Amino acid sequence: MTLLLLLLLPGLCTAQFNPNVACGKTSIVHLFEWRWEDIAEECERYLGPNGFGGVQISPPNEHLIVTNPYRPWWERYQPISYKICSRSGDEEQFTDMVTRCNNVGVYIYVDAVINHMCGAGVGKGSSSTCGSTYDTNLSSFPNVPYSRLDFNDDKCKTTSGNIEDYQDADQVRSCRLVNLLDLALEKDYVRNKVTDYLNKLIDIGVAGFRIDASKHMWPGDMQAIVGRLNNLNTQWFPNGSRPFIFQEVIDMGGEGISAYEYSGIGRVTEFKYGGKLGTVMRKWNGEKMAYLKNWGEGWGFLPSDRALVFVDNHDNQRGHGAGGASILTFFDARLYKMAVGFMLAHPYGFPRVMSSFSWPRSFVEGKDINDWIGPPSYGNGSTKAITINEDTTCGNGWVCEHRWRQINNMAIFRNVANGQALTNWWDNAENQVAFGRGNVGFIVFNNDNRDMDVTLNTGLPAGTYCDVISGQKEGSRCTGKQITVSSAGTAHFKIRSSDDDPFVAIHINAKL
Ligand code: AAO
Repeated sequence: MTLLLLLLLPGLCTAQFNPNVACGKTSIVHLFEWRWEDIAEECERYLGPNGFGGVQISPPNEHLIVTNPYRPWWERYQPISYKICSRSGDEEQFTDMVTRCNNVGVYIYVDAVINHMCGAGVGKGSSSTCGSTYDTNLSSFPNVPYSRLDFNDDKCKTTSGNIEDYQDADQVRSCRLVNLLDLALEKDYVRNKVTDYLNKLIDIGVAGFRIDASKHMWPGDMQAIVGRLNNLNTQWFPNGSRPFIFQEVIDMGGEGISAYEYSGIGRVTEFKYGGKLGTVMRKWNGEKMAYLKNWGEGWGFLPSDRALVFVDNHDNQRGHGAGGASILTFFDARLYKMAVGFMLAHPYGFPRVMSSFSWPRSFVEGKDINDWIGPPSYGNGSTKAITINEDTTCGNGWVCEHRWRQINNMAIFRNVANGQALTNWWDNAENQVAFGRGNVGFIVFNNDNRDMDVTLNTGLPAGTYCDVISGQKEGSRCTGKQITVSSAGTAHFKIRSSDDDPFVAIHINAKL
């Protein structure tokens, strides 16, 4: 009987699938390329007070410095050692960030690059964030240390030594991803080095990991590594808490490797989500918002409790990775806000909000030739601080999507709606849709090229609500639109197709 009860209580046995966010929090934000000092400040001054549960940070370990002549963002995906010393800061700054963020209930999720070291063609030198040496001719990384024996080269069967065919699962795991020296993770020695690194981060207080390039590691190796991880630091987390694991596996279908090979180990990044949502919002391929009625598993996505979802990520916002041209980003602000709003309102998956730096996009034959540009930085390559403008937006080239009113307010909407089922779906068979979350929240979209004027059943208690898209509740008034819900639970929604943001969202915490 007890066993049966335990099996029936999902929260108790979700282990590494559980995001570990503090009670009532329901999303994390990727502060791509931010410095640790800035993240610590942002946790205290913004993320904690505004309902965000955590931060995915850029890789904290020592990495290659690439100068040709400016430093690309992607240098951080070329590890040189597991010293905590990166473009974002040193170990002291890292520890300070984790402590300060944890103390305000905003947890840190580390982007863990453990599939490989730096590119095979890099050569010999010490152009790295802490000056550690390397010699790729000998596959030598003395500060780990790793040597030739710790890499997969003898197992790879392609002539180039690189992954050439994504249909062949063996080469995807045994050959080099874009020429990056591929670690032999079946070796106990390598597993120990990797888990020592991750466990050090856990002991400092991080809550989990995005595992970079998981598809390029054998599920058995991943399982072994995850199994060796420590429980989370009990200064902040309940006894026995397991690190949250979300694996970067790109599975758009039709390749030799399926996301389901990894969904038993931890959550998996659901790349179909942003690709499809972008296609729907752009109305490409005959897609319409009405079709979102069965969004989630109904669209062939992973089970909700195994999916990490996002509209865009640091790769596909600039044409790397997968997703293609449909991916919405801050460059397409109007549609982007609607897509992120939809994601945060909808119960499927655990969401990650993207927070970017800007760059001068420049397309040549469909490819952005500036896709490599690194974070806002000074002449010496050091990253610029985040500055905060008077209107609470960010300066110095940082976009801070998470501070956009519409996006932050929807992160709060999701917290309010936590655990509530999707209810009262309505659509006009085209691109006007609406749905509720239990009797606590309701959202309405007009992505048609005509105005919308409807009365809908919201399921909410009668009263006057502030729309949290055009404004919000401040004291006893609304700074934007006001919506009146009748005693029958219905409300009138008028959304012009020319509105700045053609959607409206209300919830019980924004009721006058
Ligand atoms: C840099 C240079 C390289 C150089 C290398 C070594 O750019 O020219 O050879 O250094 O010197 C990042 C950058 C890379 C950079 C690397 C290291 O993106 O440009 O290389 O740092 O500095 C694959 C992986 C996936 C990976 C993604 C970018 O599966 O894991 O490529 N993402 C992560 C990180 C990423 C990072 C790394 C991994 C490496 O998020 O930032 O790279 O640490 C198919 C496959 C995907 C595959 C893509 C792209 O996707 O399915 O698995 O992703 O191809 O190769 C449709 C299909 C879709 C397909 C897609 C593209 O959408 O549906 O399945 O088309 O063809």
